[in-house]
Amino acid sequence: MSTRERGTVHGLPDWDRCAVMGVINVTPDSFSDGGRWFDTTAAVKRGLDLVAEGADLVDVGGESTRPGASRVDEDEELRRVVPVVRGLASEGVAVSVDTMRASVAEQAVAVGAVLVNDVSGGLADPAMVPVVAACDVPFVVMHWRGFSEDMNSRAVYADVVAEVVAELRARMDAVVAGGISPERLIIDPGLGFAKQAGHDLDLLARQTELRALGRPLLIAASRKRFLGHILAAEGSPPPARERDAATAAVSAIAALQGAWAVRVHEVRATADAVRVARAVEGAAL
Ligand code: PMM
Repeated sequence: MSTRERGTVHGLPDWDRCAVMGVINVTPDSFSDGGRWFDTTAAVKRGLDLVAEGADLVDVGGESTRPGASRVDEDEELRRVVPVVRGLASEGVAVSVDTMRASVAEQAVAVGAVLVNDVSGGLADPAMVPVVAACDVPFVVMHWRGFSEDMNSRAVYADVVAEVVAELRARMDAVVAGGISPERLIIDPGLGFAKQAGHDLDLLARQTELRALGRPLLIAASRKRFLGHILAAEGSPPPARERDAATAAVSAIAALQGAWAVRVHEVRATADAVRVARAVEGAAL
């Protein structure tokens, strides 16, 4: 898979393989790593460790989006995120900020974030698109049907892939109309967001249909519920932190199908997985 097929994002390096985005949730309650990196010093150290393990980008978020989560207060989100972004950026790390709030995106970019990752694709905060357009940084448009509190009730599809593609296309058009350069867009099917396990699998299986949207694709499967469903023995899914081998398997599959990047909590195995995928692609040429 050449860089041309995987796509490039204006403003970010061209990695010669699927990129690895490591995750830090600076939250007390994210579903897979909540509470572990809640302190700024621990979170910055964790980010540097993720880079040492092979992360190309580090995604810093201060709001849990696990199913059922209620929203964090804006000041609290700023307090959690901005010092960690500043600390990592000052160490030369390529930092992405995972936020639905324009104020958080703006302040994170001001202290060095190079990418805004908004799980609502600009829908949660009307100021997000103008702010990202003004900052002129890359923007992740994720498929989203509403806040986590009640998103599971929106997981209703006749054809999940066709509907996600159509809804993402509409969001891409809206954010471009709002001033964000199309060359700066990354798209993401939003695995687990208003999706049941079968929907997530369909989206992974039919990744090429998402690629037809013409922009680089980010896949964020790490530790998600659908992996728990696949791995469940006798009805009990393993806890989130025991889903990293399954996550690395998804990373290899996604990379081979042309994903631009994968977003994961445990970086080392995925860094290996994307390198294996690159080697297989190279051998197939
Ligand atoms: N999922 C989570 C958080 N941020 N960002 C993108 N672009 N795509 C996702 O699917 C996504 C995300 C939820 O997982 P986490 O809170 O355990 O990291």
